[in-house]
Parts: sequence; structure tokens; C-alpha cells
Amino acid sequence: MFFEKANEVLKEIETALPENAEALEQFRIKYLGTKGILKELFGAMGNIAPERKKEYGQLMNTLKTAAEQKHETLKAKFTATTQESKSSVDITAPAYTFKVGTRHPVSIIRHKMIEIFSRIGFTVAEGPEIEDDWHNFTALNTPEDHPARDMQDTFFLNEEKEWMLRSQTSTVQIRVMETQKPPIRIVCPGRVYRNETISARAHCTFHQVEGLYIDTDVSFADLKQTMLYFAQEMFGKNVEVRFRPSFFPFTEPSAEMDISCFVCEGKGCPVCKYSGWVEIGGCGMVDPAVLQNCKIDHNKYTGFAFGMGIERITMLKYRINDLRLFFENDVRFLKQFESAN
Ligand code: 2NL
Repeated sequence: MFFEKANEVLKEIETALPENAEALEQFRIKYLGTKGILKELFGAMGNIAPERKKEYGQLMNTLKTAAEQKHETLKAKFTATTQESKSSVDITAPAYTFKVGTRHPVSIIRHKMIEIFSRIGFTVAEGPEIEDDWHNFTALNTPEDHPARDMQDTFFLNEEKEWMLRSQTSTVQIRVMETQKPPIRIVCPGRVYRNETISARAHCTFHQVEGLYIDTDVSFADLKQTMLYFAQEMFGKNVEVRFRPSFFPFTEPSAEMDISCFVCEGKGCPVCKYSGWVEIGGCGMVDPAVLQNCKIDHNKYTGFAFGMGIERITMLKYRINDLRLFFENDVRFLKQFESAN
């Protein structure tokens, strides 16, 4: 009778198929629990005839192993699936990277220019991009018949030509001279606008850094030394500077600034067009009329000023041959400056 029962239970165990962790636990309690069927069948040993005790013992062991093995394998299976379904996030997967943008090359060079001038005492001044005639032209000693006052060269915002997009950041320097007393030592970075036909070398908008230093006894020698310091910090210690006489309405005397070619060291190459020199901007001693327009005593104070195109410096520094690239925001161009600083 007990043999029969035990064989029945063995079949039950072998065919049982708990489908989840809960059913498996029921299975365990039913067969392997302290009040389970196996316990009960083991307890029947005393009722078995002595000559069949061994056989019964072996049968019971088979039962026990069968139940335990089934329990073990299914337990492993169910815990694995519960862990998977509990967490839809695979914490072992590599993290998603996300792209932060890169600094625009013009911004990189603007920062570098500001940083160089700040080391020798220049602070940054900024002002509006929409300007009036006084700050863009008149205060800067630009005569009525000057070509810059022509529709062809400047973006005017009204028929009367009273409002315009600034064509240089000297406007900011005028504003500072009108409101602050010397000594004044500033650089004015910013966007300017000119009505030019767009090409590889010209654009209707570009960026400038202009500088201004007003104090007693400021001379052309100070201007030359300041420009030499800038050129060497920007392009390298072996760079030389050269000044060629020029004309601007707001400076007298005026000069174009060249640096010795930092690519070929003056031997001649495509960057300097085989001349050994490259132009980086204009400069001069502030015209006394400009000081007077800003109510600064031109008998007591003198000053120098300079202006450089940031795109021009950037093109030289990174050997970029087309100005239009700066304004197209093509990521294939911009991402090349990822590691620049
Ligand atoms: C250039 C030339 C220059 C100045 C800018 C200036 C400003 C004041 C008074 C006198 Cl308030 N001068 N600025 C002077 C000489 C040249 O820029 O080629 N810029 C890209």
C-alpha cells in the first residue's frame, strides 16, 4: 500500500510543472515541507515489512532527489526571470554619450586675444550693435563725404541715416571716453557690419577687437611694444612686427600692422604670398579731434588705438582659407576645433 502510494507520488513529482515562483513554493510545501507528503511517507518506514525496508528506503530516496532537483532547477529559472523583469535597465550596459557642442573658432580666438591684452592691463568694454551717426562717424572725425558714410558701405536703418549697424567697435571706445576719465585701457570685442559682397575674403558681418589706451605721455613706442607683445603671444616668440604708414580719419599718424610670417619665418610661403609678412590690422595715435569730441583734454592726454579682425587672425592661426566657413555653422567645419582652446 505504501509502495503504491510512493510510486504514485513519484509520478506526480515527475510530471508536476509549477509555472511560476508561487506555484513552485506550493510544490515545495506539498512535497518537501515539514508537514509534506515525503515526510509522511518516510514516517511510514515503521509499517514496512523488514525484508522490504531497504527497497522502500531506496524508493523514498528517489522521490526525495526527484522533488529536490525539480525544486532547485525551477527555482534557479524563476529567480533569473524575476530579476530580469524587475529591472528593465541594464546597469551593465555602457552609458550613452551625449555631444556637447564645441566653441566656435572665432570665440576661441576672441577669448585668446582678450586674455593676452588683459595680461597687460586692458579691460573689456562692450556696447550696442545699433548705433547713431555720432558714435559711428562724427565723433570719430569721419567727414561728411567719407565713403564709409555711403549706402554702399554701411547698413543704415533709416532714410535719414541717423541709425545704422555699427561698422566698427570704435563706437564703444567713444562711449567709454565720453563717460570715463583717463587713464583708459580697454579692448572692445564685437560684431560689426559692412555692406560688402560676400566672398572668401569679405563678409557683411565680421568681428573685431579694437584697443584704446589713453593716458599722459602715451607714445607711438608704447603702441609698437603693445602690438609686438600681442603678436608674439598669439603667434610665437620669434615673430616680428612691421608698421606701414596709412590713413584713418580717427588716428594721426596711422599705420597698417604686419607680422613676420610665422609659417615660413619670412622665407616666403603661400600664407604670406611669398612676401614674408602678413597684415593683422590697423592702428595709430588717437587724433586730438577725437579726444576733443569726447571732452578729453588733448593737451594733457595722448593715446593709441588699434583694430584687428578676429576672423582674419583666426584664419591665419588655423590656416582657414574661406571667410564664409565661419558663418555657415557646418558641424563638419566646427567640430574640427573640438580640441582647440
Ligand atoms: C582696422 C583698423 C583701427 C582704430 C581702429 C580707433 C578708435 C578710436 C580712436 C581712434 Cl575711439 N582709433 N580705432 C584706430 C586705427 C585702426 O582699425 O583695420 N580694423 C580692422
